[in-house]
Amino acid sequence: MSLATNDASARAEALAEALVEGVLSGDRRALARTVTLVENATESGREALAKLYGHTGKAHIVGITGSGGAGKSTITNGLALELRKRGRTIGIVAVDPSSPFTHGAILGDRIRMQELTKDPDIFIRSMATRGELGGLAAMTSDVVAVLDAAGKDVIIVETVGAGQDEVEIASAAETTVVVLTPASGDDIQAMKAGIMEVADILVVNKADLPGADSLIGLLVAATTSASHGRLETPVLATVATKREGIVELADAIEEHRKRLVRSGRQDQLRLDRARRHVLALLRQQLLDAALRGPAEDGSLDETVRAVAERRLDPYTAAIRLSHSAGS
Ligand SMILES: Nc1nc2c(ncn2[C@@H]2O[C@H](COP(=O)(O)OP(=O)(O)OP(=O)(O)O)[C@@H](O)[C@H]2O)c(=O)[nH]1
Ligand SMILES: [Mg+2]
Repeated sequence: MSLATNDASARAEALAEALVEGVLSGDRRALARTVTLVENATESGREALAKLYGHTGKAHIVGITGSGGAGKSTITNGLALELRKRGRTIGIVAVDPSSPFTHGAILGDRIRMQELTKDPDIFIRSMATRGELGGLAAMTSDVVAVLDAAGKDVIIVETVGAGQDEVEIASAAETTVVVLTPASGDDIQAMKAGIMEVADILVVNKADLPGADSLIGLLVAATTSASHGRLETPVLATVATKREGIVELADAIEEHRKRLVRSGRQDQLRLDRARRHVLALLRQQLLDAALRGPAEDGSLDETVRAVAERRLDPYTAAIRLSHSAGS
């Protein structure tokens, strides 16, 4: 390692140490800066995260997911205010995988959650995707870990949509709230995307609009038949814009965690999550290591072409590439 590299990692280490101290002592600026460094996948961010990890595991991580415009941010806003009344400190991470380039959603979040930003015990960060999709779930977990270490009691993760990536993000939460709305075809979408399976609490928001009752009926029927061997899934109605149903939602969220602890499932879920996290990182590292050589010397393109032209079968191709990684 060259002197310059040594210098750079010494600086990264020193910065990480100072930030970790700040985060653990409740310094908001240190927290904001650490979150940014983690989001940008910097060396200091990784160092800080490694040092902070031992301090995580206390926060209640709540995922709020559902289609665009369902009212997730309005619910998050109301929920944060309600939980603050109960004395909880809050972290909010709003993730928007669908808009890598626009900041429209983030701006919207800012406006919707404006009244929260004055409270020093609420920390809000909005983020859009930068890298490829797989990275977003990992990045979200990392940011959540920093907020957890900072001592936030409840961390709300808002994700838009109902695709695989969002399901992955949602499943990193301890309590997952799925938000649906009447008369938008949401119900069928949700069942198709498998989002129902990750829902711990179902919320029918915009209950002031027609069709709410029939959607609630449908969901109650669906969850009753699907809840064999699981904790039953509550179905709640909210009108987030009027703060209706938010107290009940806060109750249901806190009750869900209590039930997890009581039933002993919390430990199992933690193990599952840790396993998924480690395996996801391992997969990424192995793939990066395997592809580094072949991507640079052109043998990856050549192998792919050979498969496309049927000169080579894909199994042999993958085995050859993985062997060349070790050499
Ligand atoms: N009628 C009605 N409108 C609502 C309700 N809740 C939210 N809205 C409106 O729905 C729109 C979207 O609300 P958001 O809270 O931004 O929804 P979101 O799910 O966070 O949206 P994205 O983050 O863009 O996916 C806003 O115009 C809200 O005012 C409700 O209970 N009833
Ligand atoms: Mg939103």
